[in-house]
Amino acid sequence: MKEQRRDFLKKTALFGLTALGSQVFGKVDEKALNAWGSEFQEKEPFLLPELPYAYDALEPYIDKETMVLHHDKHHKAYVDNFNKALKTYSGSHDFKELFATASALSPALRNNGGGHFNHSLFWMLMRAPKEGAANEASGALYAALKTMYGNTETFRKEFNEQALKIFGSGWCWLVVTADKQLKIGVTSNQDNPLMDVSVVKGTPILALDVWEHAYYLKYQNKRADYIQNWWKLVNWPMAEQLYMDAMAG
Ligand code: MN3
Repeated sequence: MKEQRRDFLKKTALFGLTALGSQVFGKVDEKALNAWGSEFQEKEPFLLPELPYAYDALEPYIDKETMVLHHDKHHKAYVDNFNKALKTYSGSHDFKELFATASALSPALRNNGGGHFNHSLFWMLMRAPKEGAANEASGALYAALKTMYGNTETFRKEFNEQALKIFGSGWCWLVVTADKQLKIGVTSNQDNPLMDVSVVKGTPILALDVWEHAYYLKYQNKRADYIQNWWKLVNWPMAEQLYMDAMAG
């Protein structure tokens, strides 16, 4: 069963954001459910995805203890509460359709659905740091960032400024807007740019969790240091793939 889970994640990583829809990521289709074994039968449709790396893979920038708590406790609670809330919801369970009507959803659905989606994306968009190597955007995304911001340092500076000024809990995003432009924006709580309530709208291709639970154990109140180190973990090939998908979609 461990092996099957790993295969599932591998597929998920390949499918990018489309994988976060109803078919592949989290919500399990009939076939995958059977393959997964009896423990999930007849239970909640959404599952906590395993991390695509070890809990300590992001050290020294994000510590193992934070990852264990963040994934096993925080993310799991979103998944559990999302499933609970869905039991009495008759509308679409597809993320995109669900979030498009966020303003009409119960707080339980909006917060926990967002929490599940946002964290799934957050994990996928990080990878183990390569010591001594600059972690820089690649390919078409690099070119687009250069065109838009002049250079990637300017882009990072703008992203950092927005992430730093979020008051309380929230997320900072890079999205591809409906008119295929790159845009940085922030959301509160577990909202995201697919939601109709979000000021910044579009397909997310970078996601940064700035809730204190994401960094407090290691960084305490020093959010700026956490953000600075997060750049060393960004999974740029994944971001580029999400970018290409969004541009093609
Ligand atoms: Mn979080």
